[in-house]
Amino acid sequence: MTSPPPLIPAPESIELHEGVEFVIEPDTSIAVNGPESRPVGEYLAGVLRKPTGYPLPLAIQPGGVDNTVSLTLTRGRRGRGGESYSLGVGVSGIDLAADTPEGLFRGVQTLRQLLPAAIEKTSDGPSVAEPWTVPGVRIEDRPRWGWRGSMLDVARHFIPVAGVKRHIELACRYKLNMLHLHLTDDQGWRIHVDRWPRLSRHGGRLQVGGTSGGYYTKDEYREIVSYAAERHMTVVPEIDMPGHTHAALASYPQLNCDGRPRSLYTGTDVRVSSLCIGKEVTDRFVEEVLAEIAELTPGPYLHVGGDEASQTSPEDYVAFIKRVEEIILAQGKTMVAWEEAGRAGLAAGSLVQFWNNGSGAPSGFKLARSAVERGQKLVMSPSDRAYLDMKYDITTELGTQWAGFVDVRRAYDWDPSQFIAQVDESDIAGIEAPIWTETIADVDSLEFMVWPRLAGIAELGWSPTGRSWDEYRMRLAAHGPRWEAIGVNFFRSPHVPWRNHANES
Ligand code: TNX
Repeated sequence: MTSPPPLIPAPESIELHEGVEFVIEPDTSIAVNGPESRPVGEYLAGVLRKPTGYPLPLAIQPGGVDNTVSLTLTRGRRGRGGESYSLGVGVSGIDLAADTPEGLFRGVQTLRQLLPAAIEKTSDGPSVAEPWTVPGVRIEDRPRWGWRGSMLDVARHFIPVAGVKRHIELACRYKLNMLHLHLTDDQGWRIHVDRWPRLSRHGGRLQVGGTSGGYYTKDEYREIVSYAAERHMTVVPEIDMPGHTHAALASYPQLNCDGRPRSLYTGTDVRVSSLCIGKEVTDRFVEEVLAEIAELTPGPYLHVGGDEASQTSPEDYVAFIKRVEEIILAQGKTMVAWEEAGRAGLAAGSLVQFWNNGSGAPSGFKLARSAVERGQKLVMSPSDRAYLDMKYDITTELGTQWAGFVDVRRAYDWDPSQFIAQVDESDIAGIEAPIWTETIADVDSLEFMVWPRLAGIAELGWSPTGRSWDEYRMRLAAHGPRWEAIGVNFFRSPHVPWRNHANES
């Protein structure tokens, strides 16, 4: 018996049709059933044309034609939710159907993983000679949760646009749909704001260690947003307040309570700063900054941080977070904040991001439970499971270990809905893996910490429960050759029986 294809995330259901396969040939074509599904068809053609060297013409025509990969948008008729899809592979063609373009896009990523790893070869040069075989399957699939996120800290070390795009393209292969950008922190302000131009021009100059930093212009930020949107990923911008604001305080002396200038900070301590709560200019600052960020951001969410604000008094903190929530709601957005913000008693629809279950901090659990009681849903990012800046083990040079080591198994082998007492499935909006970049200065280092752990987090957010680490690690092993084909510097964990091109099945 052949084993099921090593898909990550595992689909809700898969039927294998032994002895059946479809082979993409020089004269295969791609069909979409209307203009709305066309962009997904084009994306698929973009994935397939280079490595195969085939023309793969794209046409608007009904599905079911021989030797065709058909993408059919069913506009809600299937009624299984926006991201659901079904994928059938038979000898004469491939049929992918979904209610929305988003569902089609998720299905395209499944199809991509059903092809040989060489499909990932994007380097220029001759196309690859492979039989482009897709096994006969019938897949029905949909996600467990609607929020499956990756967070990049572009503040401690700046990540230029190209690096962010590369990350998006890798993450969307695992059906992640949220890109949380931690845009501001003590060490840098990374997004331009017209009414407060020194934030980026001065506050973005440096980064951890004192090397030169950077920031996104508004056009660059829009470019990230639309690149993500083409991959059905929503950008969630974070402006961290009232702590983690030293870069802003250093850019505008009037934001400090004493009105005095500060120099830029390039160390790695946390809890070093606070906006001056109650000062008129602070309120104007927050309102104007959030208005510009909201205006730039088509997605529904604005993340306002709220973590580790120990330089702010508890009363000031509560008043400040309430005020920020008011501003966000007035802009028609949904507020997301780190768990500490739960202290302020947020509005029912706001989201709380759970993180702090590391080193002797039980309060995170309490805050999460009380948030849920008030009607907020949780984004689950427990630091000892989902923080990708934690070292894998004692040999990992990059990263930190304040929440312990997080090896590939530890990042995978847990259930978000079993994690906090009295918090279950429906209290959870989803899962997210942050990577903080105090020790991570370039894309190679970033990828070493992110992959393969992010694939496991993606599976926890998408797939139904009930699989084991032993089964997962065998599937994961098959993704090594894919990352190799793209040149991803992933961590070759000794606990995973990695395959290479020679023994790829
Ligand atoms: C805690 S998690 C932080 C970050 C640090 C990170 C390092 C959170 C909301 N705040 O400021 O970068 O630990 O792991």
